[in-house]
Amino acid sequence: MTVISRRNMLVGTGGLMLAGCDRIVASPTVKQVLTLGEKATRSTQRLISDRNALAQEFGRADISPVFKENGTKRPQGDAYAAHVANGFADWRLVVDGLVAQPMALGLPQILAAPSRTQITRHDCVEGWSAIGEWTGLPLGLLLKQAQLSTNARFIVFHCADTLFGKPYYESIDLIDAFHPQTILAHSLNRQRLGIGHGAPLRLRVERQLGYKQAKYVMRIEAVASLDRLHGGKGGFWEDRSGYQWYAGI
Ligand SMILES: Nc1nc2c(c(=O)[nH]1)N[C@H]1C(S)=C(S)[C@@H](COP(=O)(O)O)O[C@H]1N2
Ligand SMILES: [Mo]
Repeated sequence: MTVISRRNMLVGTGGLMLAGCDRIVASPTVKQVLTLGEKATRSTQRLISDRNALAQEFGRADISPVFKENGTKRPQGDAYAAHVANGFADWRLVVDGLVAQPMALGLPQILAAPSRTQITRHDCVEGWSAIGEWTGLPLGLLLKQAQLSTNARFIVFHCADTLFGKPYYESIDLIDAFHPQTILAHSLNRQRLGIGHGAPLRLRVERQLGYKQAKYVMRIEAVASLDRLHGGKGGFWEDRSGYQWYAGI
């Protein structure tokens, strides 16, 4: 969770080290220390670049004939039913919290925005996987438009459904938020999302497990800390069952 601040620290240290140290480097002990430091920097950087690596993408022939629907298959309540009844015409995606430019976007705006398509494998902790072709708006683009504040550390996804009486929600850090494969998907296998898969909009954060892929996203909130949200662990399953917040695959 602190990779970003660690990186900032390293960048800072590196910058200082570069400032006129050439003469000191002549001493063998200093050289040794610098080599050690360099090694540490390199392994930390490998950690960071691993976080930025792309999830495997597949070909059309690999797409699963059936993509299981899991967890909520239809959010309960009149509000969602009304959205379904009028084809999500009044539905808005709210983007707020630590942003200079809060937004409320209608579905047509999201469908008209730049999109990315990716064929990836979804892995659920319950032990099933499925390959699907997802299309949607890169989250990074949206956050740039909303002018994310410098004190924002996490992006929270508030969903339309509840499970066991609690609202479903999820959160990711800024490395994942700006990862090129992190999209707000409106389509699966070139068809608009069905209700079972999270209509009208769901998160795809491809480097992580199934429970992070929030369906029925209604509101995206930028926050500095996850402590005061629901159970404080950053996600529905994290709060309920102690699932890992970072569910890297
Ligand atoms: N809002 C919401 N999002 C959710 C869930 C849910 O119950 N509600 N279940 C999660 C789990 S455990 C999985 S495996 C995937 C399932 O997505 P799918 O139904 O499209 O296969 O959604 C995830 N996102
Ligand atoms: Mo899952």
